[in-house]
Amino acid sequence: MTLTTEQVKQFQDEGYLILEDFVDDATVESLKSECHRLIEEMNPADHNTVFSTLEMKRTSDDYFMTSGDKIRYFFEDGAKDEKGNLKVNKHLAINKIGHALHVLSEPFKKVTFSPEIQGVAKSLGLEDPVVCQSMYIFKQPGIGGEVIPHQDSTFLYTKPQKLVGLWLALEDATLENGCLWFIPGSHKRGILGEWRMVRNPDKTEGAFTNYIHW
Ligand SMILES: O=C(O)CCC(=O)C(=O)O
Repeated sequence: MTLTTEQVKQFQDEGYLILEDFVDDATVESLKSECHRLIEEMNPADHNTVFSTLEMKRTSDDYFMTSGDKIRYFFEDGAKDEKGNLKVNKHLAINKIGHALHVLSEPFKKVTFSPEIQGVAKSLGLEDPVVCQSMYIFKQPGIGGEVIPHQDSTFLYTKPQKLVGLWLALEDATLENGCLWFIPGSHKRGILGEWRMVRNPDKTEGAFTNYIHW
């Protein structure tokens, strides 16, 4: 897969590019069934973290912060009762699985390092790209917290900023079912919010120890 000059220009100007039918049906099915298998084998009692972009504390706990080289499970806000028991089927309670699927799961590894993705990276002029994390995100019906506007580069911060995100829509993403929203061109405006995440294992900076004020 090689991008056209127009596609590269659109990505540079607007900060996004949509590639229809980027992966074939068999690949989509392999990712979905791998995810189903992972959840089948997962015991919810072993994974007690809720993912939330609203409450910083929740994403600053150890389960989240040490998930970079593991496959871990994050539940939707409201999926468990006060005793920690699931209120819905576990397949409908998960917000995301992350963050090393591309290393530890064969179907995810295969698609992540596929010729198609390598071709896109080359076309965009990425030199020596590194895949630092991967996740499977769900948009569950009738449950879950709001994902507030944010920039992923405030969580995966580099100097200079050069994070590129790649989203594979495994189902049609629509206005009704929780599609990704973005502001075209916002990638040229730097960090827009007032906070970014830093690793702070000493916990010296107050309650939300993994965040710093800008
Ligand atoms: O759940 C979402 O829709 C987005 C989450 C996200 O941006 C992230 O985890 O990096």
